[in-house]
Amino acid sequence: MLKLYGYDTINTLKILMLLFETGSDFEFIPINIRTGEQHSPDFRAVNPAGKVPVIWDDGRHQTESNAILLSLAKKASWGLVADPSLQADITTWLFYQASAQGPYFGQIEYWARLAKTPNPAASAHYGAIASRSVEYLNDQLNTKKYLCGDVYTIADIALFPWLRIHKHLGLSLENAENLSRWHEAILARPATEEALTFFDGISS
Ligand SMILES: N[C@@H](CCC(=O)N[C@@H](CS)C(=O)NCC(=O)O)C(=O)O
Repeated sequence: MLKLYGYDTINTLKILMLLFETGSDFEFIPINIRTGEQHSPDFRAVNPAGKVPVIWDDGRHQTESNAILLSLAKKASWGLVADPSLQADITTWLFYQASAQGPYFGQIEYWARLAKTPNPAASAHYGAIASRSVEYLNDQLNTKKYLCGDVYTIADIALFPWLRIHKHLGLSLENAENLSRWHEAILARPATEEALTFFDGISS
């Protein structure tokens, strides 16, 4: 059976959203990144980078949440699109998420919530970048229900978790009507609800 090594984090949430959308069976193996379990020799044997999520599937470990989304989506024939140009859009969004949204939103969280010494310049810098990302996504959704058209895909799953916690990051979706609508539509999905409540019963 597929194993998912993870923790209650943005990147693990992506994988749970897909697994619940596809009704897949899996075994969850908690790796407590707050206590440094990701650096234990046992886990380093699973992922030498010391990061979650990781899956064990088809006899191999796979790392990188967006690569995992792509593999699992292909396997389940879910969350992708047939049209090659739309498929290229999905790939573009996965790269955008991993190279822009993830790192920049992560910096906001660090400076706003985790850093011991506040750094207003860093907070303002990353806050401005994230606000531009919100505007960009809002524009992209002007004529589309989801990022790649009418169909909910792994592109939406990849971008959703950081946007879900926009308030926690001090970001507003008030002037981003399309993005708000997209956010609410994803939040209303039963699989999203299952993924979001998954950790309720798990002690770490
Ligand atoms: N690019 C990686 C990022 C993975 C990542 O940063 N995971 C975080 C939790 S969301 C982690 O394991 N942090 C622990 C650490 O860096 O020590 C992915 O998308 O899977």
